[in-house]
Amino acid sequence: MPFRTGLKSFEYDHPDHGVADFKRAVANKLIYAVGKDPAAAKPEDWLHAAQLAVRDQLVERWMATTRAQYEQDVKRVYYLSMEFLIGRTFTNAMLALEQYGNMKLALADFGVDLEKIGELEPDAALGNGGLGRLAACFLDSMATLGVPGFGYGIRYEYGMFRQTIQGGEQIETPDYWLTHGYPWEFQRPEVVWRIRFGGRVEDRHAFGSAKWVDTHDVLAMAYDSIIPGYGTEATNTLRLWSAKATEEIDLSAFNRGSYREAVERKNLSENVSRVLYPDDSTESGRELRLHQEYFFCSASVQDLIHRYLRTHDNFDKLSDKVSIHLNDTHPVLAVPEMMRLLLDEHHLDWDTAWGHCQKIFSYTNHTLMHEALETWPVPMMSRVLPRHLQIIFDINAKFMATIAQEHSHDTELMRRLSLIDEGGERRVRMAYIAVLVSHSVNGVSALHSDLMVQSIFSDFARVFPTRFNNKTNGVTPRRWLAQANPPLAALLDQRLGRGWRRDLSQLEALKPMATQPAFAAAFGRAKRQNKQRLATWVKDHMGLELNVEALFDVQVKRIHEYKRQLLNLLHVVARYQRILDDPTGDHVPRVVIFAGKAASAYAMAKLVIRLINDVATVINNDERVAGRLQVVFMPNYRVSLAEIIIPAADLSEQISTAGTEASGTGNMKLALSGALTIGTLDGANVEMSESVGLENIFIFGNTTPQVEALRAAGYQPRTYYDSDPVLKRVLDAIRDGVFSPSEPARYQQIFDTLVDWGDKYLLLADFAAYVEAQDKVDALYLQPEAWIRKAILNVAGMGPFSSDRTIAEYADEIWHSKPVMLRAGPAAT
Ligand code: 26V
Repeated sequence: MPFRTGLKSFEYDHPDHGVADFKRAVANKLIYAVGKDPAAAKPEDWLHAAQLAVRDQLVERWMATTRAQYEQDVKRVYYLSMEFLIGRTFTNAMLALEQYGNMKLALADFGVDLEKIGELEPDAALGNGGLGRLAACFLDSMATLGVPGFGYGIRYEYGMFRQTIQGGEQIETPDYWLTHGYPWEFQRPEVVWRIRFGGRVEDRHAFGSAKWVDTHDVLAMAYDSIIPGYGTEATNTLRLWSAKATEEIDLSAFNRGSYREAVERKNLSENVSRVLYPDDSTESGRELRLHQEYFFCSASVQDLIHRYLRTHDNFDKLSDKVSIHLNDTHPVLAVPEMMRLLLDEHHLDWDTAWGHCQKIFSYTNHTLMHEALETWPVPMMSRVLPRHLQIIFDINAKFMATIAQEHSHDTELMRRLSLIDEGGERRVRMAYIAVLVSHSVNGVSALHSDLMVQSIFSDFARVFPTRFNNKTNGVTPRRWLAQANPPLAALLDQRLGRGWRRDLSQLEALKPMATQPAFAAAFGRAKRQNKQRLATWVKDHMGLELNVEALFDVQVKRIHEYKRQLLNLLHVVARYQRILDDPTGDHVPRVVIFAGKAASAYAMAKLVIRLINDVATVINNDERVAGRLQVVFMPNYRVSLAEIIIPAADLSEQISTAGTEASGTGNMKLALSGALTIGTLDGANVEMSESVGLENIFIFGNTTPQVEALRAAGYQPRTYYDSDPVLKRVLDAIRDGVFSPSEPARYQQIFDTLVDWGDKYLLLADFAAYVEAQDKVDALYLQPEAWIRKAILNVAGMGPFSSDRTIAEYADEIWHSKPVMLRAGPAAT
């Protein structure tokens, strides 16, 4: 049994929390764990020692929670995700323990500055963007609410690439983030699962068991990290899998006398967890990615079945004790893997096994972009996962038979619903497997969930009308307010108390304060401090002096055509030309800040980065606009940089073409820090505008139905170019090399894409409305009191956008999971 009670005499030091306790703990760690003489310790060593001291404080809670989950035989929620974009953990963990202040004092006594050493911690960047960061916010909320949640993913050795800018262009360098080790993880060399690839299938019984033989195997080894909840003893586990070669592979090569080959094969099999796919929303049919997906699905499903069987001797209660959530389609192979294990290893019959799966799985869709919908070529699947392909064919055969029966053999409908796309090269449609197996399929904002059932899943929605629902995204107030924005957090603590950290709806109490001059002034001072902090960062790292009086206009997110960074830039150029036309006019000063990475193979997104940098060079060096317009592209956008940029923003750019951004979460983080949004009615902007009030947000542009109508009527971008002289002048300047004098034709392609090649994301159709909205932004900024009042009302309206609210909905309506009870009562209280 995993938890023995016969160890009454087992004694250890319980870590205590006072300043003196921390001093002692850090000193002990420095000497005995890091092995450094304090006289010789470098800042990195102090960080390491302090991290270990903090980790000790989490371990007891972790064990208590794990033990309580086990003893109460709770239903566990397994959150399967290819990406967890965690960022830094040190400060976050101290805040969760409410020990930040004590640690600061303890380190200060050693002459060590807590904030300075905190900056040395590398981000755990095991994700691309929104989807990965959402998974990290969800882990935080599950722990805080006491939901017995387990994250399962991959321990990539190389996370999201580092971005540098050279000559205005994005250069990618590898992110080897484990150089100094990762102090938050526990390696579990005893938790290993065999993951099989290739081979062939024998003794196959249709809709029954089979033998999968002659496979090439890799081992998956577990690494656990502790996910602390805030204001609760509850903690959860993030279990990431790392690939290890099987001994057999090494030995057989050794025995044949080929040392080099043995090492090579070992490396090849360990490549599975080597690197995160640095692609966002682009389909990439690379075989290694299929290996990665199966690798972590198989390890996770084997692991969770094993955990279930420790306390149950049959599968009758599986769906009472296990929920598996699929974060997009990347973990969909968990479905045929669960079927394979139940059929081939545990000898259940097909209907029982499939019945379990239908009760266990649920799925979130995160994008409607066609190119991001995963499909795998049938020949590749048959090579890499022959048994799983058979199972998928069997699932499909049963499904098609039901559809044929219930829809009078409507072959057109069957073709559309089939798990296999038969048009051209046959491909497996991963999203369809997810929809078919799941008892719940959700989108991530009200608009996105509506569009999802009207577009990509319309046929499924007719067949399974009750399966589809919405769960609007949220963000964790611990990281995005308490940690990232200390001045505002302190002000809220003073006026509202500290409860907003666990109950963000308390922000509503700010509404009446929006008109109190003293509060408004304090709110303004907090924003100013954050702007100053950002300006110092930019000065230190980029050598650029920002005007902190200016309006800080911020667009930070992955670079993608649908997100329309280029529309923002068209406005910047228009504004530049306007100032040049009227040099003595009253122009509201602005600093326009961009940050974000482009997928390495996405040429257009990279060209946009280059144009932003070229425009920045010209504008920032033009004396005529000095102090009134600055453009900054901050390199290497990541969680820790977001924590500096977001609190400093006055204006949040959320300007995707209506109907393209599934939700957005940066929009929520920025508004939560008191930025006003300029945005389209897209994704969660719609619900945000309802929550903060339309009078407190700058909504502009074509709506989703209008976008559809424009396209249906044969959208002609050139007509906008021909009829709008402001727009024409901007586009001509870009085309003619005003921002690339050494290579005037550099941006011809951007001009062509917008004017002559269809402007897929309708930038030109929204340009005039966007500039008009920007003029309203200026006008409001000239009235600082009115601006601050609206900013406060934005913060006040962000209560619904806590990931705690989102996770409470998932737990109630999808997972039907209950919080674990700890010594002090239910974890959630
Ligand atoms: C696709 C692929 C394709 C293969 C290579 C790696 C890779 C990685 C990610 C993706 C899909 C990305 C989908 C995504 O991030 N969607 C975003 O999800 C956010 C959380 O729900 C949401 O706020 C954003 O609007 C949505 O774009």
